[in-house]
Amino acid sequence: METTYIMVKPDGVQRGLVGEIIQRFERKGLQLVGLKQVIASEEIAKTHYAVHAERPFFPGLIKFVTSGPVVCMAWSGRDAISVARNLIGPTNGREAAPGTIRGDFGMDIGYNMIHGSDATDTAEFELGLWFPEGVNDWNQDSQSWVYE
Ligand code: DAT
Ligand code: MG
Repeated sequence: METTYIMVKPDGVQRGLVGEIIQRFERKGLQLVGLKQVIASEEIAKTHYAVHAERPFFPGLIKFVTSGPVVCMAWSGRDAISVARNLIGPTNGREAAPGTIRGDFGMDIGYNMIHGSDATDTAEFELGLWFPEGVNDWNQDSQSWVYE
């Protein structure tokens, strides 16, 4: 089992896509183990995207991701990191296949609505960064919740 860090970025929140995005992860069979809305500080945004610090788009990326609320999530499941990346699709929405989140809703490389960890080490780093309080360990068993 893996846990991955997923974040709806300010454009996804502004466009009212939070519910749609959560639904796709739930329907896939991933388990929600962390969820909150925050307005990211410049410090946390720069730490999150540190790998891109030298890229020309970095200042704009930090301005964008701190411009309004983001929705931080942790999702668990077998191979959750790659499963989530496949649901999200490639970075540029214009090139992303229909059926993916970016392919269905995105027209831009910067405004691409959602972040997903790309490897086990980055998932661990990002979960620790955005969820320093930890995530929730709980057993999912929908049938046992149909009748009290
Ligand atoms: P991903 O979010 O698909 O993992 P990434 O890690 O390469 O993509 O880049 C992080 C974010 O930076 C990406 O979601 C959008 C932005 N970005 C990447 N390349 C860009 C570019 N060439 N121009 C503008 N923004 C870019
Ligand atoms: Mg990335």
